[in-house]
Amino acid sequence: MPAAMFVIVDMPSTRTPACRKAIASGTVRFAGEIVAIVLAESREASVDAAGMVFVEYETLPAVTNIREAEADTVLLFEPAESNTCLRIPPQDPDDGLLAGCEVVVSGTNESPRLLALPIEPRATVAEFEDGKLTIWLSTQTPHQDKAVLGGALGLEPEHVRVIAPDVGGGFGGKGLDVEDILMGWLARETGRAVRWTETRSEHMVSMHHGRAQEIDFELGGTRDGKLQALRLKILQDAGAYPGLGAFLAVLTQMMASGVYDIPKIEVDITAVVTNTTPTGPVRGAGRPEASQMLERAIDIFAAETGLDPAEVRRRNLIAADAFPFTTAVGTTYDVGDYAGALDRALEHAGYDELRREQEQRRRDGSRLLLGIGLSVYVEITNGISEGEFGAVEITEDGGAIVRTGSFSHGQGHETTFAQIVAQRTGIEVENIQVVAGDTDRVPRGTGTYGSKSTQIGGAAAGQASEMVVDRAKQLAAEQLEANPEDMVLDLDVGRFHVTGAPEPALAWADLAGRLEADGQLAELSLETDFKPEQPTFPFGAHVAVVEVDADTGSVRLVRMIACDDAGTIISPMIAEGQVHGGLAAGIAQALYEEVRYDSEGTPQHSNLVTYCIPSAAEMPSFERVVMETPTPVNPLGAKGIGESGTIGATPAVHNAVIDALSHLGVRHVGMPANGENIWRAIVEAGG
Ligand code: MCN
Repeated sequence: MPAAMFVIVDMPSTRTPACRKAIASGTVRFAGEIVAIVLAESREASVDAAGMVFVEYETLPAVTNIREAEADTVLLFEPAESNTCLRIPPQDPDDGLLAGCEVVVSGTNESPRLLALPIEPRATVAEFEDGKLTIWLSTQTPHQDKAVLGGALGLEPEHVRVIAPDVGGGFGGKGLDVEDILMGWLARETGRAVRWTETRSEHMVSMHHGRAQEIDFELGGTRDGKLQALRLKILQDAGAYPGLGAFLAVLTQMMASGVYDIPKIEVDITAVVTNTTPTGPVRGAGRPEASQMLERAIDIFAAETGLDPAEVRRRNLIAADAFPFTTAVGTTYDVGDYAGALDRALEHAGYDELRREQEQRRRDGSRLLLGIGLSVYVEITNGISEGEFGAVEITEDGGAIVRTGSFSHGQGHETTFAQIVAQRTGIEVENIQVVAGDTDRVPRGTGTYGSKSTQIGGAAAGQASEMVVDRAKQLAAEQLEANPEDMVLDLDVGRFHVTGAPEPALAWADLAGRLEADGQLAELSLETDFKPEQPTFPFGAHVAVVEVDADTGSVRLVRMIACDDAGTIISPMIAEGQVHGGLAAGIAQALYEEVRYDSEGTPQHSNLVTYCIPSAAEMPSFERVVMETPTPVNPLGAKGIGESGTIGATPAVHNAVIDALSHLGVRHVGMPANGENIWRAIVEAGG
């Protein structure tokens, strides 16, 4: 058995690695940890057999709250003498950071722990034949998984094949996990094919959770609304075994300045372990937390200075002619027009009219309160400037096969990557097949996360298409006995001919047929890797309008206006779908979703009755405002759009709820801003 795995973050005091054993031994640290494996011939038999496993537990003290964990009263790893697993204090702490500010506001933004919750939970099949492991995974990252599996099981790369078939959603949560490594190990140990499918409840406690972050903030500026300094203390819950979750706060730090020009920013990061499911990336991963905190802080600052929240934002936005712009935390943004996005969103919303209606309702003593919330956001995609593999192969019938190291699990690369190739070759989209997710059919790749696929995988596919077209022009020239320099490709119909003479011409199918006959077709199969210099920074502005019942606290999202700029858009329809999904996820965090534990570490959320995800019925019809500012970072001009909706929507909706209640003296409502939390806030404010 792989003895220990996922040695991820060293605990600081004693450098004791916080290893997670594949199967818990000695101590179980969270509900959802594997304690035994049952193998059976059928699902029914395995369920019966699992019911016969009895474990005697001696109850240990537990800690589920980040602040209590930071106090180290209860320790998860005794030898480490601390629960702190990652600590990044400010480099140059300045006690006087906010000293010169006329107005300083402070608060805490809690970004509740939530689930990625793909509708398809995880399922794995593994078989080991002739020394080679073939494993079917519900994952976002087949090639990375292959490398980790090989390492964990001591197998050479050529002895591992990962196949990711159609995957029913990932939302940041799916990648190789302990269960998958065990499947590979079991297939080898037993010499039999093995299969595992988790139940919904197992999924909800064992696949990593997201967010789980609190930020104490202090924001200072002048009385006329100019921001001058921001101090943050970020506390990140890493869950029971520190992994990627511990590092989410680093992404939050990178985006701490948001769309604003704030001259001084100081960030202090602490990540702690708690007796909860380990955390990791969930759609947005670290960036929503930054925009949630900033957009709340700006609204509080606006209330304190008596300025309109839109006006405070406008006075501090980084100017469109200031790019590339490096923020006070050292992040360099590629290009943006933040004021343009805000103006468009406000105009579409009819902001002034909404404010008048709000005033009118308040004057009339209406119990149905209107709230208007804004957010202007920027986020980072392809955050560590990764590259991606792309290949294009012309087939005998004149169609094309595109191979990509990106892996679509709902994002529609089958459409958009085919479009990218079609635009450059003139081959019809229907005749282009996108191949991904099989490590034996695609030689390398990084997978899909951080909304990076289009800007790197798409760019690589585009580059490979252009290489194939260049080679095809030479070969077509040979066939037509023409000068290669004179050869053109008519992209409207996919035919090669000499400039100014449409006949004689060769369509892709003609050329491919002739080359096949000559044994030359392989020359139209070319591959490349595209690696950009830096990440890209999509941005936008959202306006949310809510109605809150002042008597019951119930809230209804009435309108959601979203202006999201992801550079050049490849497929408007797919991009729209991505924004819709992202908005729903962001709205869900603001109003509905929350993972809860009791103080002993018992999950209170392990089915869809106790964990609320909204459906289309709870959503208004989204109002999109289109905006495209191409990035110079890649030849497509594209930034990522897969997470934008999630990042912008949460603070806009959260702000709208608090805005509806502000005249009652309510200054804060914890997320999720559901009926219960709103009603409590109204009562506490004496309303
Ligand atoms: N697109 C476009 N023009 C652009 C940018 C993107 O037409 N300028 C298109 C793309 O070509 C692609 C889609 O929009 O078809 C998303 O592309 P991109 O923004 O590059 O993001 P990725 O493909 O890398 O997807 C990742 C992102 C993340 S990180 C999560 S989490 C997420 C998401 O996408 N999980 C999803 N969207 C999801 N959608 C579904 N249905 N299921 C998930 O699990």
